[in-house]
Amino acid sequence: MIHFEQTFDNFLLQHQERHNRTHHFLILMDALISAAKHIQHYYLTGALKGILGLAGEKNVQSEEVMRMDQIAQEITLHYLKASARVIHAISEETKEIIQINPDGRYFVYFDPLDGSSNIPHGLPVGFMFGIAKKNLDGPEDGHLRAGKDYIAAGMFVIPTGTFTLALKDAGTWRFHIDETMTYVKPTRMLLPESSKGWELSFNSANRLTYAEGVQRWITENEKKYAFRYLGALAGDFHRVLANGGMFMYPAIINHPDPKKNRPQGKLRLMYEGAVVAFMCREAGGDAVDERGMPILAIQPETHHQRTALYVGSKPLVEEIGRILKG
Ligand code: FDP
Repeated sequence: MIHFEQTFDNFLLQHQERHNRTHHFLILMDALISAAKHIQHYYLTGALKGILGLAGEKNVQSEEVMRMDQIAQEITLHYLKASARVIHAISEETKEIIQINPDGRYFVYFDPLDGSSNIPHGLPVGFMFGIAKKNLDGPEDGHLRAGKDYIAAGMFVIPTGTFTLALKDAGTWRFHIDETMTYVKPTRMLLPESSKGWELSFNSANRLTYAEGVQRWITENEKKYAFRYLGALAGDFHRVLANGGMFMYPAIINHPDPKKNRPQGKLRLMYEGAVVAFMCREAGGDAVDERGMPILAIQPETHHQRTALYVGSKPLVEEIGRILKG
């Protein structure tokens, strides 16, 4: 007997039907899945083609843009445009808001290839996205949405073939790519309550630059947990979601070279912080910023706004949140 797993399409179709929803979201998700598969293909063969090197350009955060970033951006925009469902998109790779279709229904905030230090090595990177919907009950002003107003958020960990999607009030689900390049086998993700396998993930080289309370918390707690750090948010968060624990990218406020301080944090709110915070909440976890405030409540003022991030198992996030609040 051949064993067949449930496909992502089938899972989502049933979800939409159960909640009496339209097919528009399916079309948008089909676009994102097509983009992810296309990016994955380029990434897998990228080292051979020599496209994982530096392109010599800088992105809006003044970081070197790699050729693969540009390819991923082009692929994603192609599919988002073709879907005709997106009003505007915000991408890590583009300075301005990308106007797509005024008659669309959704706003998409994405980073097509996050974790750029892994690119030259062909190691895991993330394609991360958050989705919000236009106001259907009145005039739409296109304002930037806070994470609590996303309807879905997800990430593909490329090239591992895993895809995690959180649907508002309907849980966080993980899928795996099969031999026909189809995402299959929905598995509900819930952060484990037992702290036995919990992990901490942060760039330990920065620890002396963190706020003193955060440094103290690390010193007092780090021996209780395993430490893991890949340097790509999607990969690191992928582990935390399965094993429990906490990923942190705290504000840098005590750097010996004050020019290197990052009091606003490093990660981007709309397509990194809020995306993982949304997935984490749907899996029973939590996320706060440097003030100990919920990431999902932050109303973005600018579309490339940065944030400090503490995300993971509720007890740990609550504990660090109390310290951050002072
Ligand atoms: P990167 O700068 O390599 O693109 O968004 C940025 C990000 O990667 C995250 O994916 C990752 O978690 C973090 O920055 C890594 O930063 P450090 O190199 O400072 O640890």
